[in-house]
Amino acid sequence: MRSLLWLAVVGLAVAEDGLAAWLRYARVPGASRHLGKLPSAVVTLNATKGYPVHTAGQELVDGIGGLFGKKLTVAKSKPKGTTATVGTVSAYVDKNPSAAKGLPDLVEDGFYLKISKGNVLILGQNERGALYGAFHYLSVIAQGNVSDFTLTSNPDAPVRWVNQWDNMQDGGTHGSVERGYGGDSIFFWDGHIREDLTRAGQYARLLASIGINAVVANNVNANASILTPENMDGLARIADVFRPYGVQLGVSLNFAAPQLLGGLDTFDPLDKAVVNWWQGIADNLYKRIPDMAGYLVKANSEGQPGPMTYNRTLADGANLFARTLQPHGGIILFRAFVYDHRSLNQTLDWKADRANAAVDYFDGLDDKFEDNVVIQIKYGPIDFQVREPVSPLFTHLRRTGATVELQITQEYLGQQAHVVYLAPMWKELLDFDLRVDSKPSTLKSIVSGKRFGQKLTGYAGVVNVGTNTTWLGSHLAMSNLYAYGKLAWDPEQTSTGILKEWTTLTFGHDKLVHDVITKISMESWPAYEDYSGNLGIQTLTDILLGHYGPNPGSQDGNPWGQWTRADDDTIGMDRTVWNGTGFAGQYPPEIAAMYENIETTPDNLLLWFHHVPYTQKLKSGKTVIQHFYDAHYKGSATAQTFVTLWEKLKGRIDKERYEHVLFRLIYQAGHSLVWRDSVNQFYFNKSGIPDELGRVGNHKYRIEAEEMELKGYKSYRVSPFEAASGYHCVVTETNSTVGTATTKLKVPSGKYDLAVNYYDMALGNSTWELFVDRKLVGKWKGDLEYELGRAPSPYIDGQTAARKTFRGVRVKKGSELKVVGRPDGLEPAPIDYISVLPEGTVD
Ligand code: GCW
Repeated sequence: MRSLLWLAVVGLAVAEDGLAAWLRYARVPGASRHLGKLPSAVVTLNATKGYPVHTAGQELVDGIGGLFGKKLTVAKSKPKGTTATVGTVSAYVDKNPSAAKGLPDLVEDGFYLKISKGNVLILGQNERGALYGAFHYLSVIAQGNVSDFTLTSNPDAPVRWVNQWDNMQDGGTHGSVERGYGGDSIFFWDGHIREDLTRAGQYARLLASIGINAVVANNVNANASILTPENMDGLARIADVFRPYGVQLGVSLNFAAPQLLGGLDTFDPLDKAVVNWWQGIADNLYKRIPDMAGYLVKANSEGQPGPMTYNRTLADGANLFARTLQPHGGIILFRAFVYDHRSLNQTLDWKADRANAAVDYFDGLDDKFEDNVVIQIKYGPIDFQVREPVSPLFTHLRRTGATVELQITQEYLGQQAHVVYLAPMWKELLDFDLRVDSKPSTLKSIVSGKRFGQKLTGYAGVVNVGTNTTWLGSHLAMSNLYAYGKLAWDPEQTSTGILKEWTTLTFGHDKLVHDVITKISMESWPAYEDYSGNLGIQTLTDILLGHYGPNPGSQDGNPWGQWTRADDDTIGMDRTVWNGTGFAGQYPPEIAAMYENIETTPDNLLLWFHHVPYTQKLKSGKTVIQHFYDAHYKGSATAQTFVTLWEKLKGRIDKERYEHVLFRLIYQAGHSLVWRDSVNQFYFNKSGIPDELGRVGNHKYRIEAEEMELKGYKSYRVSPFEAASGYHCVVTETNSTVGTATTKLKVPSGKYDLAVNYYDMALGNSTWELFVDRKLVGKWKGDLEYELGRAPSPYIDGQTAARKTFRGVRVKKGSELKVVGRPDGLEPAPIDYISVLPEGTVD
C-alpha cells in the first residue's frame, strides 16, 4: 500500500512495459516551475471526433496532464487565460481572415507552431498536419523546453509509409509476422482481422507522432483471401482505428487473386475480365474505406506471381492496379525487389548476379508507368545486408517516383536480440551521392523528389511490430522505429540528435542514462558489422534458415544469389564490367568508375565488387584475412562493453526495462563471441592462413566439453563445423538420460569468470547446473525461444549457440568442475565448452 502511494505521488504508477514507447508523458523534472508557461485550455477548430484535430486536442490534454500535472479544459471558442489552439490553416483563417498574411506556406501534412508566453498556436496544412504539430509541441515540452519559439515544418517527401509483413493466419513458415520478432500480428488471427484492434490504434498513435502517414497491414507475400468481403469489412475496421491518427491504410495484393479468389482462369494483366475484376475490388474497398492510401505489390519475386507469367512487363502489371485506383485517388507502391532465384546458377555462370536484377527488369520502363505508380526500392541491390552500396536503380528512374525501402525489423541485423542502432547506416545511404549526370545526386535528394522533380516519392519502412508490449521485442530497438519516422520527415537530422530526443522521451533526463545509451547505440552498427560480415561480404548469416546466426558456408552453392564465391585462396564477388557480372556498370559513370577500380573502391565494399586473394592488401595495410580476424575480435569485444555500460544504469531507470535490456545485452555479448569464432574458424579452415596474433583456433582458457569426463553425455560433431569450438559438443545419450561432464581444474586458486557455451534449441527446455567442488554455482534453462523473438531453430548450430556466464567464482587448483545437463523434449542439453577466465578476460 505504501509503495503504491509513493508511486502515485511521483507519477510513476504506469507499468514500464514499453507499450507507451516514447509517448509515456512521464512527469518532467521541476514540472511545477513551468506551469505558467503552458496553456490552460485547449481550443480545437472544427474538430470532429474520430479525426486528427480532435485527437490532437485529446493528446494535448493527456500530454500536458502527464508531463506537468496540469489539467487542461477543452473549449470550442476562446476561453480566458492561455490557450493551445489547434486546427487546420483553413479553419483558422476562416475565423481570423486577417491572420492569413502572416502564415507560412505549408506543403501537405506540414505544420506551423507559434509558442508565446503560454499561448500555443498549432496549425496544420491538413488535419494530419495539425496532429503532427501537436505531437511536436508535446515532444519539445517533454524534453523540458518551455520557451517561446516559432517553427514551420514540412515533410521532405509525401510517401512515409510502413509495411508490416503480417500473415493472415498464425503458423506460417516464419510465424504470424514474417521476419517479425515481437510476437503475433496485431492485425490478423486465424485468417481474419482481429476483433480487438486496440493495439492497432495504439500503433497508429505512435506512428502519427513520428509523421508516418500510412500502414500496409498485410504481408507483401500476400494471401488473396485478404480481399474476401468479410476481410474487406475487417480492413475497414482497421482503417477506422487508424483514422483518428491520420494514418491511412494500404493493402498488399496477390497478383494471381483473380484466379485464386475470383474464379477466373487467368490473371493476365491485359485481360479484360481481369481488369474488370480488379476494378471491382478497388471500388469495393473504397466504398468501405474512402480514404484508403492504396496498394503495395510484390510481383515476380521469390515465387510470387506477376505480369511476367504472361510475358507482360512490370509496367503492365503496375498500371493495371494504378488505373483502378485513379478514380479514388489511391497510389500503388510497386516493389523493385524482383528477381528469379530459380534461374541463378553460381557454378556455371561467373556473370550471374542477383544484384543486377532490379535494373535489368526496370530499365526502359521509366516512362511507361501511370502517374500514381511509385517504385519501392530496397536500399541495396540484394537484401537489407549490414553493408550494401546504394541500389543503382534510383538513378534509372527519373520520371517515375521512387521510395527507398528500409528495414526496421532487423532480419539480417540481429533480430532485435542484438542491439543495432540503424540511423547511422541509413544516414550513410541517404547521404551517398550517386552523381547522376555528374551533378550532386544524394539518395535523399532523389527520394524527396527534389533531384528529378517527381511528385510521389519517399520512404517505406518494414517494421513488423507484434503483440509483445515492447512492440519490437526489445526496448532499445524502438529507437530505430523512431529514427525511421524522423528521417523520413527530415533526413538532415543527425543520428545522435534523434537518439537524444528518443532517449529523453523513453527513459528520461538523467545524463548518465543518455551517455550510456548514446555510446552503446552509436557503437552498435560498426560492432555488428565487425563481427557479422566485413569488407562488403554482407551479413554472413544462415541464408537458408533463420537469417540469424553465423553460417558463412550457407551463402554459396544455392540459387539465392547472396554469394561470396569464397574458395581456398580467394573471396568476393567480381562485379566489375571488365571481368565480372557487370553490376558496377549500372551506376552513373563517376560511381561506376570508382567501383570498377579496386584502388578506388572503399575497403568496406571491397568484397562486394571484387574477387581477391585472402592476402590482398587493403588501404589500411592489412590483408583481407587479417582484417577479418581483427574485426571479429574488435566487434565482439565492443559488444562485451555494452553489458558493463548498461550495468551503470542500475537504479537509474525502472527495474522492468533495466532487466529486460540487460538480459538481451548479456545474450548479445555471448552470441557475438559465437559469431567471432564461427566466422574466423570458417575462413581459417578454408584459407589455412593463421591469425598473426595467434588467437584464432587457440583458446587457452577453454575446456572442450567433449574432452571432459562424460557420464550420460556423448560427443557430437556439429554442423556446420565452425559453430562449435573444436567442431564438437556433447549431447545426452538419450532424451531422458541426465548427462554429467566433469574435469579437474589446473588453474591457480583464485576468482574466475566461468562461461558455459551451450545450445538452446527450440525443441525443449533442458536445464543445466554448474558445480564447483559439488557446490552449485548456478542453474539455467534452455528457454531462450520464449525470451528472445529471434527465429527459433531446431538445430545445434550458430543460431542456437549461447553463453551463460557466472562472474567472480572462487576456485582452487585441482577443484572439480561439473556440469549436469537434463534433456527436455528433443533438446539433449548440449554443451560446447566451458571457459575459465581470469576476471576481466574474454574468451
Ligand atoms: O529478405 C527477404 C525476406 C523475405 C521477404 C522478402 C521480401 C516478405 O527474407 O521474408 O518476404 O525479402 O522483401 O519480399
